[in-house]
Amino acid sequence: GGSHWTYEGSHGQEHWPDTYPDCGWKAQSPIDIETGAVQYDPSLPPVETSGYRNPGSDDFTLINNGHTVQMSLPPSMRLHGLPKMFTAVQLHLHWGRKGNHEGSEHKVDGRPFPAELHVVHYNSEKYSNVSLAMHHPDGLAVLGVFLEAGDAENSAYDHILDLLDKIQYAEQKTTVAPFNVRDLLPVHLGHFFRYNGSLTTPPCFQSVLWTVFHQPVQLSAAQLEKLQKSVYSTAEGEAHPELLVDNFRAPQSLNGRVVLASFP
Ligand code: SG7
Ligand code: ZN
Repeated sequence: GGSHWTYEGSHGQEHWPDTYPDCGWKAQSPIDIETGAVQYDPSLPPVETSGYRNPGSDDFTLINNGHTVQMSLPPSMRLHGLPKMFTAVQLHLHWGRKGNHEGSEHKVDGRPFPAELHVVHYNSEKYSNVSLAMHHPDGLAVLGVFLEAGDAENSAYDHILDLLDKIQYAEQKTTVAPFNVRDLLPVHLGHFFRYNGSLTTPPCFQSVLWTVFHQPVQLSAAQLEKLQKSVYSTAEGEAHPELLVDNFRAPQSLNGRVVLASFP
């Protein structure tokens, strides 16, 4: 028990296995995707989303949980093209502290991106909720999207970024009017990497079928900066406020796992 883990320091990632043994297991995430070593699999079905474009009329909840900013998603949002049907639960972000360098969890040929979006889904054909599903190897499917700096502002991301000032401190929440969540993803969903891994945070359960899209999504430099400078990992009123930054885990060993690619 306890959720007193951090990315750096005395409860930092090298100590996670002391409290959360799965974090020391052999099929962990994230990974560095070595494009020279991936295996092209022409039989991988394309990933398709449903319900993303028009996700109902109920507001989403956006929360600063001290580790990330996370937005709830309705069960009408689903993923297809995987071995089972998966239902969306939430999305959240990982980012760095400055500029356009590190911040993503996955890397490609050793190269990090400044941020990464994760959309978490659970296997709703087999399990009745995400808390149950995350204990099983076929329980979760997460979409990973690399974010990089571009010239233009990405208005889809403003639905989230514009609200960060309302959840500056840990445990604060606000509501988000429903918007087209498909617009947060790359235009091309057909090119992706696929592998079996884990939650990238404690308890690090090895329950995630990962889909990491090849095509990054662009945000303006100002939008990335907004992400890097708006939220704190500490609660309101704490004597030493700490910016919530660098919330990414180091790449984990493949230990013989093969990463598939949907494209040659
Ligand atoms: C973030 O990443 C949160 C967690 C999430 C974890 O810290 O979004 O979600 C909650 C509900 O706290 O854990 C089970 C789960 O979704 C790990 O998710 S990730 O592997 O996609 N990064
Ligand atoms: Zn994540």
